[in-house]
Amino acid sequence: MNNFPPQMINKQPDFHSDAYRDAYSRINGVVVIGETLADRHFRSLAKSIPDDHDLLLSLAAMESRHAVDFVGCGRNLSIRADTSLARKLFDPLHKLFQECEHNGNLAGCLVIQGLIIESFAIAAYQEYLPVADPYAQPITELVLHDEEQHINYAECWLKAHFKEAKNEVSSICSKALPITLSILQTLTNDMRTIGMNPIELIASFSERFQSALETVGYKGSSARRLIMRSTLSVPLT
Ligand code: PL3
Ligand code: FE2
Ligand code: FE2
Repeated sequence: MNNFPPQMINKQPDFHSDAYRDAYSRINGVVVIGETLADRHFRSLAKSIPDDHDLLLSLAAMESRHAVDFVGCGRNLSIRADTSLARKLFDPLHKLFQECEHNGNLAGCLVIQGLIIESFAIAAYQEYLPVADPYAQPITELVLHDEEQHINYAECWLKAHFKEAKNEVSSICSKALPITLSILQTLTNDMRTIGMNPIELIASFSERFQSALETVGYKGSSARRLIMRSTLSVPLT
């Protein structure tokens, strides 16, 4: 089975059409801002978790390189990232991270960056790979490999602190998941324009996020309920 939407089978998008370039500038903006914030979030976690300080700084450095590499993907197509929409879209998630940080809610910070944003990135980059241009394709593949390390870090930390953190994890999920899905929803048309299937992306996101919750300590049924409860309020068309 492949991941191509039906209209894209045996067909690559026209990377130079106006419609592609317009949509890509917004999608690329979201990716570049998402990576830039991920860098900031891991640097802030490095301060809060002194035992893992150096490891977290190395994850932050990967994020900053991802941002630079994705700017390069835009430049290669002579497209400039539209970062103003992206900043608005990510702002509520970033504010929620800062609120958790301010309240010493480390579990909340790790859920937002380590589980939710990383699941989002993994699902999005996997869906993008089959329709990526030849320059962006190998870069995206390498980035995907790094994102797995990021989610693994958060899974391990939260698993080790599950007993005392469970309530915080559930509560942050119900605040952060609707925000994440609304970012996705805003990008739906642009994703279709660049050949991605947004419904498949949401399916992959839920799958990856559910698996993360189970690794951390949730039973399959509770993980599913948590995701459904937090997502059903957002129309997914
Ligand atoms: C975590 O390391 C970074 C988080 C970035 C979030 C990315 C969201 C992507 C939205 C859909 C675009 C995928 C296509 C990529 C094109 C350059
Ligand atoms: Fe990244
Ligand atoms: Fe990451």
